[in-house]
Amino acid sequence: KIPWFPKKISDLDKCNHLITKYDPDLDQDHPGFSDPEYRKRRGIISELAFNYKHGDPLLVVEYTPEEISTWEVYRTLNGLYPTHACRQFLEALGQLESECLYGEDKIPQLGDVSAFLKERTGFQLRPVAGLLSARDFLASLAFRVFQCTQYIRHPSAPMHSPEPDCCHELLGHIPMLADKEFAQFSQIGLASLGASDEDIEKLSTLYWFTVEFGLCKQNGTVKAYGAGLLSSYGELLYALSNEPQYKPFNPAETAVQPYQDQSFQPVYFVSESFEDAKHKLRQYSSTIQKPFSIRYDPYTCSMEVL
Ligand code: H2B
Ligand code: FE
Repeated sequence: KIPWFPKKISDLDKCNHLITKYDPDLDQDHPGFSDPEYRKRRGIISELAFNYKHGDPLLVVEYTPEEISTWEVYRTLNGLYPTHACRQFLEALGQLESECLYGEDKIPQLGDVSAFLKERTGFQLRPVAGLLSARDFLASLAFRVFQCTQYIRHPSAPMHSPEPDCCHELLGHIPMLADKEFAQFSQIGLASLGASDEDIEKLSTLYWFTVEFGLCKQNGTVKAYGAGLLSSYGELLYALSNEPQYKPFNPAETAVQPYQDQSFQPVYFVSESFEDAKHKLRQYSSTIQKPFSIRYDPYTCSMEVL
């Protein structure tokens, strides 16, 4: 039996299954667990995501002065980007800054960022209340929709968050999603539609070691393009030091590599280029057995199942 999957973009309203593993209301190790103010604030911002339907405007969040001071991570990370981030990331970040969407003194708003991406790669954002199931998250990518958290991490741990937050999305993912070549990685989403649980697990691991923790060669040096690295000062330094093990990106091997979501990765996969990674990913995707083939029709924003 083929698992249900979204056929049209408004079906993404049903792709809202959260994983509560790192939720501040349930996870005792979450830095906000014993902070009722923080949990209340999270509740308010979560409501925006729970009530969101495809086509609704992305609502503006008036961030508090305390939340804005947490956004200081931007200044800290900005010091590492010129030497550690890949060229495509730096280009997009420069554009986001020159269009005044990004700056050190305000947290960017999802509506503005979504409009920026839409013009460049057709990606758009929709708000999500936390960590989403891999199946739902990957399915959204097939429609060039990025499910984006809107809350910010707890002020006691500005340099680390156990779950995605707006610092991770805005600093890690958004600049990369503005790159055409990189946006084509969203084919991983197409491959996920109607796939078995085992294949979702593999695609999710591939996503982890590329989109989240990927490294690539540029002009003879290794640079970061993974969002988990570009939004974490400590791991960005570590990943490009002499300590971790590097392996060449090879989807069949990468897809079964065990990974870490509690501490730094023991191994990183290095691509020759995005172009190369994209070709390899496409090749790998074609080996996933499904009793149908599928094509995205960008005019109707729907899937053609053949
Ligand atoms: N959910 C959210 N909200 N953001 C993510 O970056 C994310 C997710 N990543 N769910 C997914 C899981 C990823 O780790 C893969 C596809 O499992
Ligand atoms: Fe992420």
